[in-house]
Amino acid sequence: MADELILYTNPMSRGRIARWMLEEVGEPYRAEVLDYATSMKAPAYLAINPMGKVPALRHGDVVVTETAAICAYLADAFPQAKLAPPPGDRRRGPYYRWLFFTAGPVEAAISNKALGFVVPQERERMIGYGRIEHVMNALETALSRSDYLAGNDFTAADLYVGHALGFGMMFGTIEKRPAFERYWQRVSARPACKRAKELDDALAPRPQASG
Ligand SMILES: N[C@@H](CCC(=O)N[C@@H](CS)C(=O)NCC(=O)O)C(=O)O
Repeated sequence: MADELILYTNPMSRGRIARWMLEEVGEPYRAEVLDYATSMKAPAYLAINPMGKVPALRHGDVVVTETAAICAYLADAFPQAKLAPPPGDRRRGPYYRWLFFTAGPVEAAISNKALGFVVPQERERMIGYGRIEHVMNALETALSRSDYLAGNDFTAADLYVGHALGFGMMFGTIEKRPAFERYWQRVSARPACKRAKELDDALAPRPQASG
């Protein structure tokens, strides 16, 4: 019997990215929805992710945390889904490059922006992303060259980068640039992205009616 896939998630979290990836992979999985204040900090879940954060993925006896790592792991564990260039393929270079660039510099730059933290110019050298404009320019240059980041086909890197751009633009932490908008439209039109969104939206708390 195949090892069970379990996604530990919350519909209002980066778990949405991991769910999209699972929908792309197309293998059966079970989602365990955790509550921020209670089950996410309970000993049973801390034994899976001591950070008390979601998402986490269990695949048989393997646990993976960190959204980008979950995407990369699933792409390799299920190569038939063709969501990564095969190991040894040169396209693996840009594939890793943009996955790590987004999990590191992009994530740090937009988190700091959301918190209103501006890196003093004389300290940019010691900050991995330097300046947010440089991060965005690098992404824009890459996305202006081709439809996808690692060759001619969609990969897990596009899923992860696309989601960061789409949500960043929605929440105002990433400026809307035409190349970003075109790219997000392209990747979010994928049926797996729509399915994942529907599943998570159905689990998300509904706004309370007032009056
Ligand atoms: N670096 C982690 C970040 C995970 C993370 O911060 N998740 C948030 C939700 S998007 C969380 O679980 N927060 C709960 C908490 O910190 O209490 C990743 O990329 O997966």
